[in-house]
Amino acid sequence: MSEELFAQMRQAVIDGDPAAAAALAEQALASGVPPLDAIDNGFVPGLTYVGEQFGAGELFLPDMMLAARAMQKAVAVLEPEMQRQATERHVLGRVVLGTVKGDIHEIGKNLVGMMLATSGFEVHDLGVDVAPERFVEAAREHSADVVGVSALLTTTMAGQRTVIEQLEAAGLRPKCRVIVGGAPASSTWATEIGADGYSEDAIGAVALVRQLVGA
Ligand code: B1M
Repeated sequence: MSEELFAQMRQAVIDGDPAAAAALAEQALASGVPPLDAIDNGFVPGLTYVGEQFGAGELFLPDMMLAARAMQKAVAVLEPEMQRQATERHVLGRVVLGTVKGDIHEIGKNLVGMMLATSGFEVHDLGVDVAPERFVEAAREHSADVVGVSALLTTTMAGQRTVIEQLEAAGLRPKCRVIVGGAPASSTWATEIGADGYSEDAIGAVALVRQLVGA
């Protein structure tokens, strides 16, 4: 049953059909499929496929935009249930999160933010195309324990290093840990730029942030 539903979810994203994606998300909730399973096993594979086809020149930017829109519609349906299922209520730590300057990919970053928030962290999401100075300002303003920097493009990932350099220059580095993520990042990259950690997905990001703040 779930496998069939997951296949339909994948197809709805490939078709760039927000109405179908939202209806399938509703169906998943009604059948008791955990929201994160629906995202990871249903909708994300659709987006991965579209990304591969785009990379191979078989699909084009509008296809990617439509697929992203369908995915976002599904996540919007699933998000309230993810929040409802959150068990911990006290604040485990403060996280400032954003996608680097020049990069507008937000779906993965939003999932990381959502998972952290539902796990008990206070999340300040700065959005996409965030200048390094803005990360620094927000880290100071919110006394961040952790700054999370997402990048999806090989051409923008250097921005993760810039954020770390600017946090250092502002004297905030001793107080706040930095984690990086997004498709082109890796633990080797994290080490190279002096980040405190890397996670390949949203669940891993929660475990990493917990570990870094000792929660
Ligand atoms: Co773009 N895009 N895109 N895109 N896009 C990729 C990333 C690409 C790999 C596609 C491809 O060519 N195969 C490619 C990058 C190639 C490269 O750099 N090596 C690419 C390109 C080239 C581009 C443009 C340059 C295309 C163009 O204009 N010619 C352009 C750039 C725009 C810009 O940012 N300046 C562009 C635009 C777009 C859209 C706007 C159409 C859309 C984004 C819409 C949106 O976000 N609102 C889009 C999409 C949807 C994709 C793909 C298909 C899917 C990305 C996604 O949302 N994945 C992507 C191909 C792919 O990844 N397969 C592609 C689902 C999401 C759940 O996964 O984001 O990886 P992900 O997040 C994961 C983990 O990475 C991790 O956890 C998340 C959840 O598990 N994670 C973190 C992410 N951030 C983290 C932070 C953390 C920890 C973990 O801590 C801080």
